[in-house]
Amino acid sequence: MSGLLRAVRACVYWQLLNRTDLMALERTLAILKPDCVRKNLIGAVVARIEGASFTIRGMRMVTLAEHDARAFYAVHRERPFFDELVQFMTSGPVVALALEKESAVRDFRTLIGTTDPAEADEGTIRYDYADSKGENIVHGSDSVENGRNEVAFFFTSLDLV
Ligand code: RTP
Ligand code: MG
Repeated sequence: MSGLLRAVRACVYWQLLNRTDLMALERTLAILKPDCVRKNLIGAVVARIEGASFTIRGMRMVTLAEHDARAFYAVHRERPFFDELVQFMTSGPVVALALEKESAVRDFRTLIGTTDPAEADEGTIRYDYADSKGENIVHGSDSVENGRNEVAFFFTSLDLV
């Protein structure tokens, strides 16, 4: 292969390596919790999500049955707040969103703030809208693997665009 061809090939590889649209996109699950829906904050929170450059790949409103909520938060089943959490999450409809972005899991956790709104950074969704550690407006997946599993909990591949 001629030197020129090798140079062109190296240049093409270099450009492919640097294409941001080829960088790994992640998916994460957001749930607008029953307090968010009750307070008519769906639009406000979705606007914050879109404003932070997340792409919405799926969106549905559901009322969780008790066994759904227990399964979704099964990792917390031994925790003292588990029954209260299940009761809250089944207390009214929620909106589940499959969100896509580079570093979606980390960036969405940053956007929502800490579990307890009293400790959340100013400008985060929980700081602005949440009343308490229990009723904190929004859920976000806490790892890439959980993001994948939690999106699959609410959406089949046909539901996602
Ligand atoms: P989430 O899973 O809903 O995004 O919340 P998180 O990661 O920030 O917090 P996590 O530790 O996973 O707790 C799940 C949800 O349980 C309720 N909780 N209540 N009363 C309490 O001490 C307490 N601790 C947690 C909250 O609704 C929390 O979001
Ligand atoms: Mg969590």
